[in-house]
Amino acid sequence: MFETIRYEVDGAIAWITLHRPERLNAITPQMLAELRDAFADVRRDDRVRVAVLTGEGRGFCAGQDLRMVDSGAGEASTIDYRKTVENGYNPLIEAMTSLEKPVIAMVNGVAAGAGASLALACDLRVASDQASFVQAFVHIGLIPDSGATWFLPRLVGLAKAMELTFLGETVSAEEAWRIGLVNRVVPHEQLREEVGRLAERLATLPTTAIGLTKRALYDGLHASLHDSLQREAILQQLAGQTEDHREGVQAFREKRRPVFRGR
Ligand code: T3D
Repeated sequence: MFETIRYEVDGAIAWITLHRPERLNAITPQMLAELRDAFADVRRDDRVRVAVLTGEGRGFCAGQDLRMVDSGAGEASTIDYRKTVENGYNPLIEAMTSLEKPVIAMVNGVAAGAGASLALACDLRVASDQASFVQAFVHIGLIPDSGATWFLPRLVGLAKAMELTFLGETVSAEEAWRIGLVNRVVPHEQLREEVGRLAERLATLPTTAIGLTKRALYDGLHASLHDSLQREAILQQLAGQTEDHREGVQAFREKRRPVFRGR
C-alpha cells in the first residue's frame, strides 16, 4: 500500500497522484520509493496503456522536502547528495523515460525544483492555467537535478534554460506554453477532463508502436543520423510484428477505424 501517493487504475489508464498536499506534495525518500514502485506496476500491468502523474491539492510538486534536509548550523551540509540523487531520483527518472508507454504530467499547480523535473520527465505536459514552474534549485544553492539539465535545453533551448536555472524565476503556465515547456494549457476546472480525454485517446492507439517511438526519440537525441536510421529499422521490425500493425493495415483496406489492442 502506498502512503505518499495514490495509485488508481481506471480502464487502461493509471493515475498516479502525489499525495502530501499540505507540503505542496514535496518529495520524501518514501515518496521516491513509492513512485518507483508505481511506475514498475505500470510497466508490468498489460492492461495499463497510459500513465498520468499529478498532484493532490493546489500544488503539483514543490521538489525535495526541505523540512527533511538538515543543512547543519553554519557549516557545509553533511548530506550525501550524490547518494540521494543517484539512488533516489535518478532511477525514478530513468523508469519514467524508459517506460514504453506514454506518460502525461497533469500539472495542476506549482512545479518547483525536482517537482518540475518530474513534469519534464513525462512525455507530455498538460498544465492548468493556474500552474507555474520554478527552477527553485538556485534559491537554495543547488544545481538543477533529476534530469532538468538534460530536458530543459532540449525543450526550450540553451539560452532560455540558462535564464530559467540561473534566475529561478516563476514561469506562468501561459509562458511555459509559449517557450515549449508544456504541450497544452487548459482552464483549471477542465484540467482533469481534458487530460482524461487525451489519456483515453492515447490508450486507443497502438501502444507498442508508441512505446517504440518513445524509445527511438529518446535514443535519437544523442545519436547520429546513421545510428538513428539503423535503430528505426530494428524497431520497425518489432512494430511490424504486432497485432496492432496488422489491424491498422486491415482497417485501412476495409475503410473502417482500426481497433488497436496494444499488442
Ligand atoms: O536532497 C537531495 O537529494 C537534493 C535534491 C534536491 C532537489 C530539489 O527539489 S531542490 C528544490 C527544493 N524545492 C524548493 O526549493 C521549493 C521550495 N518552495 C517554494 O519555493 C514555494 O513553496 C513554492 C514556490 C513551491 C510555492 O510557494 P507558495 O507561496 O505557493 O506556497 P508556500 O506558502 O511557500 O508553501 C505552502 C506550504 O508548503 C508551506 O507550509 P506551511 O508554512 O503552510 O506549513 C511550505 O513550507 C510548504 N512547502 C513548500 N515547498 C516545500 C514545503 N515544505 C517542504 N519542502 C518544500 N520543498
